[in-house]
Amino acid sequence: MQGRLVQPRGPEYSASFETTDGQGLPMQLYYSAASPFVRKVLVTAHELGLVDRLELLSAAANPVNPNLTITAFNPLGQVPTLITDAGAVLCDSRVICEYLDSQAGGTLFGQAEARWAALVLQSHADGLLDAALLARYERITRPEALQWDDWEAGQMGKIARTLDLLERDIAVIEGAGASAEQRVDIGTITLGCALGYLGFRFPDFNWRDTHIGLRAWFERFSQRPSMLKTAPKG
Ligand SMILES: N[C@@H](CCC(=O)N[C@@H](CS)C(=O)NCC(=O)O)C(=O)O
Repeated sequence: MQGRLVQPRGPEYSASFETTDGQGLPMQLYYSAASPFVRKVLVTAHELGLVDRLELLSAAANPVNPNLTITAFNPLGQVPTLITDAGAVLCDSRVICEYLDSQAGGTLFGQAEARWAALVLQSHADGLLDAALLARYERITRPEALQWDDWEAGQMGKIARTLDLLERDIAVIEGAGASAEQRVDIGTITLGCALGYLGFRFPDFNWRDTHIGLRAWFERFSQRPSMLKTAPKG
């Protein structure tokens, strides 16, 4: 993962969506190396050639003990949170990725039909990730005596049904076809990060043998430099 660790900009910094177009301060990203939503932003930045304009500020987000450094900017206390070069605060990977795309001339959100295909795939993969994080928090954050197996099973069911749907859609996800260049947009980037997260945090959840189209797609997509440089850690 690239990026320098620097002094965080204060929340009093004047907010504006005007940009200095890379001539002024860098953008600052509150990040965690294990977060799939942060990875989505970093893969997007790599694909757009913007990663050198990002400074990474390490911040451990926790739903029970909010990180006050993050809540100074983002009331949800979540990563990713981006402070633009002009001091505007952007929360949520969807908004941050679209902002980065706009900074780079807009190639990852598509036009017309392709835009809807990208957004729909993004929402499925984000939904899968939301369920995966809820299942994980149930195990690592909630006291053992209060943990509820049905809750975890409910979240894992959402993941399994989403994977089934995506397996049926594999031809659309592949885009032009397995022999051509793979489809790279906000949908496929989010899917790559979601499948990467399953392998990282749920190694015993075997989706690969039952979703062979997705497995083949992921094995190829994972070889992109943007994916190799952002492999999760932690
Ligand atoms: N919808 C948000 C979700 C971000 C999110 O859930 N981030 C996790 C880390 S992967 C987090 O900050 N969790 C702490 C919390 O929810 O309080 C996005 O797309 O950025």
